[in-house]
Amino acid sequence: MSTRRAFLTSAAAGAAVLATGAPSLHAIGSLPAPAPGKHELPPLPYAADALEPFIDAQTMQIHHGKHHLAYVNGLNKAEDELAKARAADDFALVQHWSKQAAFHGGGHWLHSMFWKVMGKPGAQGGGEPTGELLAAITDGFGSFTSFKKQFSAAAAAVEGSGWALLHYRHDDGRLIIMQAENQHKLTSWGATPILGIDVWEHAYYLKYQNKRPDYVAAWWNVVNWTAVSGNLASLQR
Ligand code: MN3
Repeated sequence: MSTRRAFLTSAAAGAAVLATGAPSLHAIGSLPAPAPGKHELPPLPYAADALEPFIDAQTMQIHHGKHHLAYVNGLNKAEDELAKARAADDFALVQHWSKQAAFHGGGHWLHSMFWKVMGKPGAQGGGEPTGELLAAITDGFGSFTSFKKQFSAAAAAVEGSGWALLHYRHDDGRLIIMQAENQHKLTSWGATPILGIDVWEHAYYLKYQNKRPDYVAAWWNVVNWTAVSGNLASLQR
């Protein structure tokens, strides 16, 4: 057990973590905190062709400029409409727009993380994790090789559109793999994603067509482990 884990297993530390709560998008996504309805599309942290040959430039341009933008716009609309529905005491509409906010907000949060946990292969992307992150992965999954196998299997097996996500669980400081359907279903309370792969068809279909496992295998070449380590460290504080 790591020092961190031992620390987190004490009741006092657990209470402190609960009091702090999960970080906002801005902790992991490093975005300025917007007012409701004022979310903005964050720029890609690299050129659209930076992840070639594993993820092609056209896929990146459409994925970021069209799909992610649609989630940002959808979240803004949902928040604006929610405010109106609450003011009108229209609970049916509150419920409708709450679901829209969850879907589009999930999309905005996950894509903002997704761009940041990737990088140019051979430079920021690829290789293996080190330090605390490697220790936590080894602790949770036996080895990095075993983790990759299990994460890849989770990504390949997502039913329909969704994500495979590596979460940090605040209560015990462990790393766990979970799937998300769409952007917001099949989650667990008290855990925050630090790494994820988008397996919606829009993320890979232009280059890989129906061969999702090939896309997942290629994606490891662009994972930015330094960024993932930073995400973990931001949650362990
Ligand atoms: Mn996507």
